[in-house]
Amino acid sequence: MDLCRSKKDYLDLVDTLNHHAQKYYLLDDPEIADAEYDQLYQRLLTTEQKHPDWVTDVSPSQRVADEPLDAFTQVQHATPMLSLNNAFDEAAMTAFYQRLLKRLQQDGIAMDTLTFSAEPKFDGLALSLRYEHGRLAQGATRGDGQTGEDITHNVRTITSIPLQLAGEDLPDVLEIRGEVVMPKDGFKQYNQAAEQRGDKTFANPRNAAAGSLRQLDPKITAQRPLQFFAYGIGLSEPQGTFSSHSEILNWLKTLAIPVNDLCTTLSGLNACFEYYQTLIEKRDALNIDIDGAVFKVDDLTLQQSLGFITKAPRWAIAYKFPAEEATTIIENIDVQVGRTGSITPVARLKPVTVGGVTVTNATLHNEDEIKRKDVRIGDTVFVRRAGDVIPEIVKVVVQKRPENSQEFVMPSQCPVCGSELYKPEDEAVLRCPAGLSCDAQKKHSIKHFASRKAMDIDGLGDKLVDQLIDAGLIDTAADLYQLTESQISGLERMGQKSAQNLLNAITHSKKTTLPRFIYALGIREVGEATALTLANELKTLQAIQNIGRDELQQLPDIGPVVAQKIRVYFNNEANNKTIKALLDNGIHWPAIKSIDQDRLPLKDTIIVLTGKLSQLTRSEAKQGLQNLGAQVTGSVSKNTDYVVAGTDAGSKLSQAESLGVTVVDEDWLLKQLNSL
Ligand code: 9MJ
Repeated sequence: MDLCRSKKDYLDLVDTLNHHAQKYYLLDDPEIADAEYDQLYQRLLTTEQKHPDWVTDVSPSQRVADEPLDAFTQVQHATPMLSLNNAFDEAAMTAFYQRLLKRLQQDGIAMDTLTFSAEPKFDGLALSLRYEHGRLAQGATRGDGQTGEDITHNVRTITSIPLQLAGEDLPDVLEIRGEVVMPKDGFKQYNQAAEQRGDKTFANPRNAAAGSLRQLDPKITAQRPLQFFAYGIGLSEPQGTFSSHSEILNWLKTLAIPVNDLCTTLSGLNACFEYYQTLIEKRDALNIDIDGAVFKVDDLTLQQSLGFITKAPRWAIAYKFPAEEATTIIENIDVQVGRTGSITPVARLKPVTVGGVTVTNATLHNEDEIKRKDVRIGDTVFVRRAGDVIPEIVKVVVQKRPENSQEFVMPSQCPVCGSELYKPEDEAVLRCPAGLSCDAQKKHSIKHFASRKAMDIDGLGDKLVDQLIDAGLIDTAADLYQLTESQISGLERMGQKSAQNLLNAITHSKKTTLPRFIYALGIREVGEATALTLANELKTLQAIQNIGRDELQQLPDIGPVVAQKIRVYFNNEANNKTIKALLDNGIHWPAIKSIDQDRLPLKDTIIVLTGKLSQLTRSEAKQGLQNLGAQVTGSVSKNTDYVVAGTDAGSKLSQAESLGVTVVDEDWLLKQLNSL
């Protein structure tokens, strides 16, 4: 390998590598392939070995120090690291806005609309970065706001934090304030790996971020997936000529400092409420935890006029999302039978409001989980409800355990059909072996069959399926197609008109597609994506029914477990009988045509999907596009050919627009998918 011949060559190589790292980590828009980067990096390492006196601390090889620290040292912040005042409801947010207008008026500034920098409130650990002449000189925690802990050695390992700022005319000293977070996917992976090693897991991404930064050995921090988002500056010498907070954030972006895409500016109180609502809706889909919206008066002159109260600025507020955790009491524990016979213990709770919704049940997952958390009837517990997921018990408040608390014993028989339960060797859950002869599983399977992504029978909700089965009107999904108006209108809360509507929806569902039909069957481990693969690869139901286990494993993304479940399903006589009855009742779909792989219409096209689609699900769209030869990726770069934007598309749409990538809508997508 050729070495750098001069120190100048070496320093240029450091700049080149830093530039590519920034393109990769910050902008998600690499200019060179990973292998090329690795080659340059090797050249750097070899040069550094040969010329240790050339090594600069902004070299990417210098992110992780060799020696752990003995202890953290204290650092004085150049200006205090402030905290934020909170608003927990609309009234408090409105009061904040009115207070601002009134104060400004008292200062002789009459305004009727205020402009804010609107930012997500990151739920991580506050960090101050000090750059001297463009070089990262120090990273420090908030501490008490005046003095924090020096965690420079750990901060240097965070790849999205530049060791050297980009651009010219850099200030002599710049202190940047922001938050370090652990992305949700990295947090999950970390916890899974930690559990396998038998190491301590973290309760949430916030604790994981904090715990990772509070390490004396930077080698540990370097292995943790951390990210930084800046939300302001503490000091710039010389002072910049900025007139607004948003200008500062935009400037930071030009220095290669990460600023979150959801940061924006807006005017007026209503726009604040809209922003807050949009963040709540996006919250679950985001890969980082946020716990509110932050609104900061954008104009720096107005900020100055408003000033501070003790430790928080008067010109900013954190409008927090409704709490996702609350405490309540477990009144009882019983078990539920799932679609595939899984027996899940469920805690019946004293009703409590969590995240704005009344919660009365929480899943306890399985017996091991109850033991691990030592959950007993009568216990006071923390309940967590995040987004649409089923509420969970986080932990027991052991100090509040009453004397008469009761341990829960799992039943040995199915609570619905009475069958003896069993525990498969490689699973943590108990199962009912009765399959579709267990009423609970029967109900689930028909609810699944009728669901939107399956046969999409409008109006056939859970309660109605329960009634139809309890009344003995149906036994399998095929029986739905034999129902009569008088049978349905005789049910609770069903008149003649709603009965007719339901019959129409049932008839309408007869015309379907093969992937939907396969998905609707409810074969274990066969979700939408696998159903699509089976349909597209094998073309006919008959071929899917007859294919052997080994051939199944040759198909994309089908492993031994899925292959086995598919075989078990089609080896079952009752299942085949139901399928035949469904077809005899007129369920049909258009034939799937064979196509020449080399002449696929979207061959070598790179597509990104964003926003909500109305006619099909994300995975249907993805699989459909892949079948046309397209590559569907997660992030927009200048190599992207099309961005398909559904409704409420967010940052990917704006990225596409700024990169000049062609943006198309759902109609375009449907046209492509129907083109074969
Ligand atoms: C967080 N935690 O996301 C501030 N913050 O501004 C944002 N915190 C802040 N801004 C001044 N977005 C003090 C703290």
